[in-house]
Order: sequence, then structure tokens, then C-alpha cells
Amino acid sequence: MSEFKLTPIEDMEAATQRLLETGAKVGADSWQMRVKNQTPHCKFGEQGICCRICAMGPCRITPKAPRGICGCDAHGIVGRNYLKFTAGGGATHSDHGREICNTLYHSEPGGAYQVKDPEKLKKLAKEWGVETEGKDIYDLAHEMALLGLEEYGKVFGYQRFLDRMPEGQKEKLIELELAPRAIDREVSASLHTTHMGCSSLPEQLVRQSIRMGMADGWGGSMAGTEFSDVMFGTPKPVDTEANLGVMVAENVNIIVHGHDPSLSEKVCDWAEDPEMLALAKSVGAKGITVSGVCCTSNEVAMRRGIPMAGNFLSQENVVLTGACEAIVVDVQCIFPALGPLSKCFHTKFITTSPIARMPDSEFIRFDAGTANEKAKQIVEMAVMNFKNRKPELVHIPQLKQKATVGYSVEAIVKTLDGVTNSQVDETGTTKPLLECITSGVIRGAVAMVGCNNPKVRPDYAHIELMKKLIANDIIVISSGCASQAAAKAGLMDKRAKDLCGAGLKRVCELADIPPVLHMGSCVDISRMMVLAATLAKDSGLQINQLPVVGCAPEWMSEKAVSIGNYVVGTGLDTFLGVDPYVEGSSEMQWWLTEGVRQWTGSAYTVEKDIEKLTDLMIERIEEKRAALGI
Ligand code: BF8
Ligand code: SF4
Repeated sequence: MSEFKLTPIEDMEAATQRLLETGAKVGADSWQMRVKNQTPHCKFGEQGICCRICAMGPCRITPKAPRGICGCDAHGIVGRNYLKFTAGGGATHSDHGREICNTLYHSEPGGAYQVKDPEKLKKLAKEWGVETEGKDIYDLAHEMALLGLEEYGKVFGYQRFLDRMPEGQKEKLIELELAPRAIDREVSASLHTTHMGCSSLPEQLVRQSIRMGMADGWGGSMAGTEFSDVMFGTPKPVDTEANLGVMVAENVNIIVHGHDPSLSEKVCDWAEDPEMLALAKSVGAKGITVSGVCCTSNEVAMRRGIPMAGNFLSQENVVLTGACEAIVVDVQCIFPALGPLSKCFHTKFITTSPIARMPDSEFIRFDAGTANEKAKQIVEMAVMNFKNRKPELVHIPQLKQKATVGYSVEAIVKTLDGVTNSQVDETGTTKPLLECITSGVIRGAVAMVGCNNPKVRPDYAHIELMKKLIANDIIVISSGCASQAAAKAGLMDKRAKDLCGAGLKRVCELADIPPVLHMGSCVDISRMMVLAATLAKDSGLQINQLPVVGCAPEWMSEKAVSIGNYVVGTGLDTFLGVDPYVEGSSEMQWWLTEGVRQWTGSAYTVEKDIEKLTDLMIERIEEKRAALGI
């Protein structure tokens, strides 16, 4: 086996520089240039003290003008902006979940979408009290899909998945008015709450922000994850590779980007089709390589080992290689810049969803009914574009690392079962993992999630934090663009165990796992919630007592704030490296970093200094241990 070495961030940055040189040759714009044009940012916007929710404004808060025209103060304005931000994110994740339910509703034997994990479907049915005996699996799938869709508009009651929480937690959330009702209702209630002349009291704006987030995490996102598993298979550990070097110069390169696996799964299927492979050969390519960017990359990596080309701030890089025949996108986190950028190269920028339409793209509308023909058309288009490549522009940075991905809760339970005393726990609980934590072999866990953001040196925060945590025997579970950061650096290679403290290293060796466990895309943070709930139940504790915290050091999207709210709402302290536009209100800051603790036993910490952020997390984990006397 060759010697293992992490890829230094400097090598990744040098590769980007080289790609930007190609970009300069063809007159391409880049996010690096646009950041310069946008700096410094508007101070009012940054602090969250600009309001334009009614046409008497916009109003901006200054020492001379401490209130808007309606009399709203900075705290109300910051709070409303925060809740609107959350609602945007919660709506987005949840609508993704709805699409998945809808696709499942259209699944059929031999059709474009099938039930790949009938056992998971039956388990879910049992959980929701649905009779499975003697039922055709597709009838059951359609019944469950309908029930899933009903969670969006249910007239009474709370989200079904809350029953997964440890005893008493759901009831407490109901009492505090933090338990999410119908998913769509929480979006509407949030936008109602923030309307001109409604709430301007930080307490209520934070309360509804948490409830909105909970509708995402324990509603829409959880449905997205669970029903994706039913259709595409529950992830199991699988080997893959990461970074731009996964693109192959001799092959047709198709990049899948976005979030909904319904599109990317089909594109991957067709890229393996013998007819398409023959077509690729006929145009002079050796084969077809599909690789991913952003959460779509996580989805197809963890279910089929499709390599991960990059994350959020590398999406322009894949086009800059000059070797990308098509970048196929569905929804969310797609730079509109890809349109004009693709025009500087031969790359086809293919949009597929009416939710995300962009100038300078080719729109091929994708839906469950026509999925196969559309996916075939897309792959064909990419293959036929191979001959339009400009060889003088082709440069693929030769950086890549091996990664083992696909640690769903089911996979973690199964894998770690063998660790403690090498005994297999027949009941399939998290007890072996708990034993590692209580004995101190592992000090705790950090759920590392989120994006890239030019405000933080891209990927650096993720990688440095993870390195320090594993060196301190803290296991990292990751999702979203944090995952690709880890994989690109090599932290998802099992050999990265050598960077761990002695305890975690031993666990990695015994269980044959990398120290950073890939749990999937951002909707899959719901998996982390299920894992935390299971750990709590198996140990007889509440979630907020566990030595587990969440961290998003480079976050940027509305979805990330929604996630933060449900992680805190669930009971896990959450550490952010970027401020969520609340610096303009001491009251909002207090509610998020202190006040909310009285409800959930957890709160936010915002710290831009990455070194300090890590120390604070370790400190919090040790505090939790001390409180448990372990
Ligand atoms: O949902 S981590 S940049 S890709 S928002 Fe987007 Fe952020 Fe990446 Fe997925 Ni999540
Ligand atoms: Fe200004 Fe109040 Fe209207 Fe906001 S709601 S724009 S603070 S008048």
C-alpha cells in the first residue's frame, strides 16, 4: 500500500490558481473576482438591521435612527430577518423531501423508480402504524408516500417522526410550542409572524425559528432521507475517491450537481448503459465518468461509490478543467455563474427543474414520468459534446484521495457492533458505541456539517477542525459540503486513523472505519438526529446530555440556519464559524446563545476564530462528560 499523506490545503489552492489561469485565458469570471467586487459588504445587511418588509422602508437602524418608521427596533428587525432566513431554508429542504415522496408515489415495478429497500419501507410502515401483512410492496410504497405527503398539510397534530425522540422530549416540545405541526403550516406561520405589524419580540421570533427548523429536521428532511433510502437503497460503506483528479481526461465527463437523487441516480444509470458507452467510444472517448458536486455528490457517492469532484466553492473548478462535457443540475446551491462560465468552454449547462431555472442553460425538464428518456437524452447530449472539447484548454489537477463513505445510522450500528469485546450485539443497538464513549476511549462526537463560504478560507476550517478533533479522540460524523472537504483532504481514508488519538485510533482499527464518517447530504443531517435520539434512548439519557455537538464552520445558506435551529431544537449545542446576521441585536444574540438553552438545554456558539471554535467544542464535550460523571 502506498504511503498515506493528507492533501494539504495549499496544494488544493495551487490547483485552483492554475484553473483560474485557464479561466483568464477565455475571459471567464470567477467567484474569487466577484468577492472582490462585493467587498466590503453592506454593514446594515451584515448586522441584520436593514428592513424592507413593507413599502414605508427600507429602514436602517443607526444610533441616530434607532427605530424604523413603524417603530420597530433593531432586535425586532434582526429577529424577523432571522426567522425569514430560517423559513427559506426549512421550505427548501422540505420541498425536496416532498419531491422524494412524490417520486415514491410514482414508483412501479420495472419503472424508472423502484423500491430498492423493501425492508426499510416495511420498518417505516410499522413505525407509522400501517399494516404491511399481505400487502403488495408497491401498494405499501404508495400508501406510505401519501402519508408522507400528508405530513405537509396535516390539519391536526405534530410531525410523526417526533415519536423517535427519547421519552418525554416530544411532550416537552409540545408544551413549549416548539413541536412542529404540518410542515407547510410552519412555513406559513413563519412568514405570517414576520409580516409588517406582527412579531417584533425576539423571544417569539426565536421560538418560531426553532419550530420552523424542527419542521425541517424532523419533518421534510427526515422524509427526504427515509424515502430516498426506500427508493435508492440505504447507504452502506462503499469505497470512492474525491477531488478534481477523479475526472478522467480520456472520458466523457458528466458532473451531477444539486440535491435530489431522483435526477442523479438516473443519469448514473444511463452513464453505465452499454448503448451509451458504445456511443462514447464512437466519438473517441474511452468511457463515461460521472462525478458529483455538492449534496448530489454525497447522495450518489454513498449509494453507488460515484466519485466526488468537489463541493460548493469548487463548482466552477469542474468547468474550468475544460474537460467537463456537461454539468447537470437540479435544485439548490447552483451558481448562476455556471451559465456564462460554461459559455467560455464547450460545457453544456443543463438545468432540469422549474424550481431552478437559469440564464445560459439548456433546460430539460425532468419528472418522474419521463425520467428514463430525459436522463438518456442528457447523457447522450454530454457524449456528443465530447468532440467539441478544446484540447488546449484541458487541464485536470491530479489531486485525489481515497474515501470510504456511506455511514447511514443502520451502517454505523452494524459496523460498530463488532467493536466492544468483539461481540456482535444481536439487537443492533448503539450500545457498543456508547460503551466506547462512556469508557472514554472516544470522548464524544461532533456532527460537522455545512457549506463553504468565501468569508472563511474554503475547506480550511473543516479540515483543521476535523484534524484537531480526531487527534483528541472525538469522532466526526459529517454531511454536506463538509464531507467533500474531508474526503478531498484524505480524512475519509481509513488510513487517516493514524492521525487520531490512541482511543479513536483503536476503534477505527477494530471497526475498520475512517475517523470521519460520511453520513450523506444536508437532508441527511436528519440521520444525525436519529443517531442522537437512538444514543439517548439506548443510554437512558436525554439528547442534551450526550457529549455530542454540531458544528458548521463555513456555512452560507438559509438551509444551514434552518439546520442549526433544529440541531439546537433537538438538544445539541451548535457551533458556527460565520455569524447569522444577528450582530446588530444584543437581544437576538442572547436568545440564540443563552436564552434558548432554557427550552432545549442547548444553544449556539458563534466564533470566527477557528482555533478557538475547536477548543470551545472540546470544552463543551468535556463539560457534558463531567456532568454525567464519565
Ligand atoms: O445542502 S452544504 S453548500 S450543497 S447548503 Fe449547499 Fe451548503 Fe453544500 Fe447541500 Ni447543504
Ligand atoms: Fe420600516 Fe417597519 Fe416597514 Fe420594516 S416594517 S420597512 S422597519 S416601516
